[in-house]
Amino acid sequence: VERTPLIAGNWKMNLDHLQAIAFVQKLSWALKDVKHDFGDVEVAVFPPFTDLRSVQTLLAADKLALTLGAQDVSPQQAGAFTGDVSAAMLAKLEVKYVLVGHSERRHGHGESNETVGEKARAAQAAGMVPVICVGETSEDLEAHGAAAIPLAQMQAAITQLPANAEFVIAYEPVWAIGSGQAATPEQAEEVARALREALRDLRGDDRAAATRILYGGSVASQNIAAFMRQPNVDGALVGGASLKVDEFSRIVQFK
Ligand code: G2H
Repeated sequence: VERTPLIAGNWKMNLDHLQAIAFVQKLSWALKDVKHDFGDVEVAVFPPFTDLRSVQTLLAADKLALTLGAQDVSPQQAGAFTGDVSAAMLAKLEVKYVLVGHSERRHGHGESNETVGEKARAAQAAGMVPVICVGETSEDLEAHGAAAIPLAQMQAAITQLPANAEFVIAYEPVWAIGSGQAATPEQAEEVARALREALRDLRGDDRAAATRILYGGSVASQNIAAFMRQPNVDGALVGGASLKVDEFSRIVQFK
């Protein structure tokens, strides 16, 4: 099965809507020049909520080949949930992907596996594709090895999704996030392979073969190619390096 690589830029809490417009214009311009090199790569940006409408309008008006993602979603449909944003609201902005379970949500906001699964289900039910983030802390790594916690987190989330649902898995070892110390390509491959094997049991061969598994954690232009050469790594979730046009375009080209 051919899996279209996905390079996803997670802006986190950076760039207001005016900065976002300028950034996306520059990025599209930079990527236009290298189009034939990255024709089969899907590039997505995940701006803060306040930027989504501006970026959506820009992408639609200029027919830019970037996809839109959101960084979080409420598990609830609507109602008295102050500060939350619903899946229906995101879907209406032509958001295609929704991050759920990023470690900064799990650890900074106490999100449980159950909540992460509910968020994935809310996104999926509204027609979007959840990008389910999983990853072990350095304590987990010492106590259980690399794969155990990511496997448990993935299983807990996808059991809340319908049998035929599409989703993306982002493997982000917590110790590699924003630290400048990425996992080695071999470490990433080992966990990605274990995740795909588990998906075979959980969802069958076809879904396992079609599901994109991303690596995230200090991805940069110097290390992206080595990750992309791993047979079970189908792309990257990029944080800090996604905020620089030149660096992010080099990551998108990755060859
Ligand atoms: C991990 C990653 C993107 P960074 O959080 O989600 O961030 O590339 O800055 O480590």
